[in-house]
Amino acid sequence: MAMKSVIEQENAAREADLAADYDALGAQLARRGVEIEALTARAMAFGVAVPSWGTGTGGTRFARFPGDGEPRGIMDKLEDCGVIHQLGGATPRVSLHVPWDRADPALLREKAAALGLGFDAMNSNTFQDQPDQALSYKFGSLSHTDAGVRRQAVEHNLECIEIGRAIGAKALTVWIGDGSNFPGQTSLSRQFDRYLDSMKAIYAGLPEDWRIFSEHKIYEPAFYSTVVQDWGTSLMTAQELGPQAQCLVDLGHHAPNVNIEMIVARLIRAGKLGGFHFNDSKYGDDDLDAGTIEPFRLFLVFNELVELEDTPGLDLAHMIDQSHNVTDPIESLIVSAAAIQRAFVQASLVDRAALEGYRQDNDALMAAAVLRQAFRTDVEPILQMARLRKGAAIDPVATFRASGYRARVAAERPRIAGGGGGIV
Ligand SMILES: [Mn+2]
Repeated sequence: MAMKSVIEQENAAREADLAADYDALGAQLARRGVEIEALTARAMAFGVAVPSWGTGTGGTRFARFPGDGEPRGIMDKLEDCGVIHQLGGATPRVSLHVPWDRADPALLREKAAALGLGFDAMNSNTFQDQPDQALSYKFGSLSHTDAGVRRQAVEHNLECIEIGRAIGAKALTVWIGDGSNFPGQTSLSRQFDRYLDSMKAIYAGLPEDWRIFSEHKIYEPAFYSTVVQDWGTSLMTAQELGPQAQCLVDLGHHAPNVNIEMIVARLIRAGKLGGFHFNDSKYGDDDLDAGTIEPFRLFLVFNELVELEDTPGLDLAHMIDQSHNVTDPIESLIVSAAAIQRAFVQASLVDRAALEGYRQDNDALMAAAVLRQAFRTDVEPILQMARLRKGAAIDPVATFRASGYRARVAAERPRIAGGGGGIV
């Protein structure tokens, strides 16, 4: 049965319950002076991009356990992304990774259009060596001591821009693994200078209507120092490059307990927040599903975004960046997109006027209570209604399982032999 028919059939069994839940929540919100339809409209307009690499099973540095029906290449990945959006209704764009997703741009465009998908930021890769690569990134890429390696890494990024241009993308995200493992191994200052020079060469090749995002990460694969280790270095980079350069915040790329919502507020103040890589973590860059470990933190990030959403020029690229080791990647991506959408809707129902009043009066207890009231509100009926109205599934995971999609593609996509370690 076609996915559309499965969705209709599954939704039909749930529509009456949803109507009752939606009416009850609508009445409760109305008593608080909140119009539920306005929230549902915001939920329907919200979108977060899916990472092409997230549709396959990831792994850890120890092992990778492939699942059934894993995508064999970018066309299969796009197929899966189409299913994710069809069921969840919140992921209209895909973020590609080069060289993993290298393909004829015309075919990419055609396939995406057929699935109702567009393309978000391009991601370059100079953190691993490719089989046909002349020079190695073992000791760095854009900040390497060797000018030839740096040039090769710059050219790779320029190629990503070219591919992106051909498929309608408008941004390039640069994350490098460059750094050092031992004190003394590199010059902390000169290595950063070399990185900036390389980034300037990439920036010079940026089309006028494009942006370049600098993504920081505290450590890993480098364990002593990392060139772009935090938002301070990322902001310096974006400021030195120019107006088309902004910072990308990956939620998992900070030290434990860092106040990420403050970073968000500061970067917006500087006009330099470009986008996000959403995921969740307990200890390090765990790449777990968004909202599964620290849902309140995700809410607080969106609280800043909603409070500052009218900031002139603010145009955020929302993307998911996760690695799925023990779940079906399609299910994880659907649930994660909904968690991100949920945080956005919860932040949207914060009583801003009351909050500001309590802030002015220095009533810390009540100010905190305003946020908690929004966070505690179960907005699930709003998300479900948004999906129903978009032709997506009221219960996307149950519908996905009922569709038999995974078993069907498992029969079409033979397992790739081997499957080495590491996140792929
Ligand atoms: Mn990331």
